[in-house]
Amino acid sequence: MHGFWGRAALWWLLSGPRVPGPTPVRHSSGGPSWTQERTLVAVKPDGVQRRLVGDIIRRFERRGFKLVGMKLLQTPENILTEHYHDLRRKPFYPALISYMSSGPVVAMVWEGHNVVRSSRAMIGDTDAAEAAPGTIRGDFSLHISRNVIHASDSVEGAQREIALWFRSSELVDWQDRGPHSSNYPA
Ligand code: IDP
Ligand code: MG
Repeated sequence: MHGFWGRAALWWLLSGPRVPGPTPVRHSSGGPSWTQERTLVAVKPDGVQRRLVGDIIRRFERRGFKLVGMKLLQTPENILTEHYHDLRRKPFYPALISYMSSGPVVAMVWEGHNVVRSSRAMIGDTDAAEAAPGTIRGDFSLHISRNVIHASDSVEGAQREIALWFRSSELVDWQDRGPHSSNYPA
């Protein structure tokens, strides 16, 4: 590349992000934009008892994900039985329902690019002994039956779980104007 156009092209390449300001919202055919992927995260009763809520929120915020719903609740049994329907025949199921009913839970909806996969990586393996250090379970959990946090494991599962735990009026569709808007490249 030589001359004015070469220098101009080089300047353009090196001049940093080209989409300052609000998160770009793209619409694919009929579906939600890719910036709109959402997941359900819940700090389980042991996490609330151990005052881990703030640490967990901080990890998601630091990553740049956007909080669009949050509540503290004593979870009604019908939500738990629906939520863990696929596990109903497991030997640990009654203990799981009793653990999840043992105190309040902080349920949250986080939004962002690939948030479902990223949050599964952030929480770590279900079994504390397998969870890598640095993950939430790897840092805080000692046993599979007290593993501090839930996060949806697929986009479809997340949609189902968000609809189970939250009314649409409880989710806030706010515009991202902060530094994290640059997390979403054009
Ligand atoms: P996940 O939470 O990592 O998605 P799942 O297999 O969906 O793991 O299991 C849901 C929850 O059931 C786990 O987070 C854990 O609380 C509980 N659980 C799973 N397997 C066991 C077990 O073998 N013993 C006791 N509790 C278990
Ligand atoms: Mg699961």
